[in-house]
Order: sequence, then C-alpha cells, then structure tokens
Amino acid sequence: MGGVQGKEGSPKKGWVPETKLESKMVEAMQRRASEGSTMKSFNSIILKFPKIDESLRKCKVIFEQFDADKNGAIDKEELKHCFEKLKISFTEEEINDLFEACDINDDMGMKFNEFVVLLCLVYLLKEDPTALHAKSRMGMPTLEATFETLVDAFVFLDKNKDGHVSKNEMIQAITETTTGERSSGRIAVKRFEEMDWDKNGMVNFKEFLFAFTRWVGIDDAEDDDEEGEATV
Ligand SMILES: [Ca+2]
Ligand SMILES: [Ca+2]
Ligand SMILES: [Ca+2]
Repeated sequence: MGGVQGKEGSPKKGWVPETKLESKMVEAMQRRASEGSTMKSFNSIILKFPKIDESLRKCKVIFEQFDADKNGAIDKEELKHCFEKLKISFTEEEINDLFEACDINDDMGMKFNEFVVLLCLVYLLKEDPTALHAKSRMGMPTLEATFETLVDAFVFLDKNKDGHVSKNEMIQAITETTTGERSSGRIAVKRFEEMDWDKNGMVNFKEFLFAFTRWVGIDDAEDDDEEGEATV
C-alpha cells in the first residue's frame, strides 16, 4: 500500500508485474502460447463472438447460484464458497489478489462481467503443465471450452509470445487480415486503446477479457431483467 508509483510509461524490458497473480497470469499465458493458436486471422476471432457471447451469458446462472444473498454481486465470502464447490484450491492471498484484480469499480463485490473475467482467469491459472489437456479444470466443460477460445484468441494476438499484446501486435493482427485498407490500422489502434486501461502500452489477458465483455455486450446486462418485471 502507498508505494511509490514511480515512472509510468516505458513498459520496455524489466517491466515488473504488479502482483504475484499478475506474474502467474503472464507465465501461464506464455506456457499456453508455446502451444500456438488455432486462430488464423482476426476475423476468425470476430466470427466466434456470437458463440462466446451466448456461452458467457449462460454464466449468469452460475453467478446467481453463487450470489447467496441475491444482492446482485458476489462478495469474498460468496466467492470462497464458490471456489470450494468447484474444488478450486486457491490460497487466501490468491483469492484476495483475484478479487482485487477483477473488482474494477472497487465496490467490494463482483458484478456479472467481473465474475466472468475472474472465472476465465481461474481457468487460465488452473492450467496444470503436468496434466495437459485434462478433461476439465473446473467441472464446467462447455464454459471452459469458451474460456479456451478466449485464451486462444489472446495467444493469436500475442505474436512474440511474451504474455502481453502490444500496440504493434494489435495493428499487425488487424492489418494482416484486412486487405491493406487504410482504416484498419486506425481501427487497430482504437481497439488497442479501448483495451489498455492502465495505459501502460501493453494489454494483459485481464484487460483483454474486460474489453471482450464490452464488445460482446455482457457488461451492460446489469439492470435489464429478462423476466421483464415492469417496475415503474
Ligand atoms: Ca452477494
Ligand atoms: Ca506480445
Ligand atoms: Ca495495460
């Protein structure tokens, strides 16, 4: 707490990840990256959007199950119960780090989109090098397949496999598939800036996931009751 913020900007070499969790995330991503990506182009990622969207929305059921007091957010206690049920053995510190990493508006409760990001990070972190391609890491095979698609998409973008997507990598990914249109470079930069929340010039997997929940539109699902309760 209260550390010196120090030099911002230059995320060149020697850039130190903020938390242990962050460095584990990068390590897990680098290991996964060494296996390569099945994505062929940026468009092939976009084509998967509807399916990913559909699958992530189904997460809402899980979210509601874990939101024991039904206040629309998952607090730390609820999250711990949730992890126990899923047999996810994270340490207290890891749970705290995860919680803080995903609780972006800092109100001590996971909203739905934050919860989706958190589960996907758990999926990535639960990757066990000694048990590659085990059937299921979390007991949710369909959802895990979607998470794998998201990891795969990130690996596609991370050309140099360092666990981060740089602006140049984003530009490369988008411009190499669109046939030399002038505008595609600008789009790439815009997309990149949308993703790079902390403006450090690099997009990590967490930032990528949050951007994704916005792109597929699950972040504005907050108050629209599908039951259509007409409360006026
Ligand atoms: Ca709750
Ligand atoms: Ca990279
Ligand atoms: Ca960033």
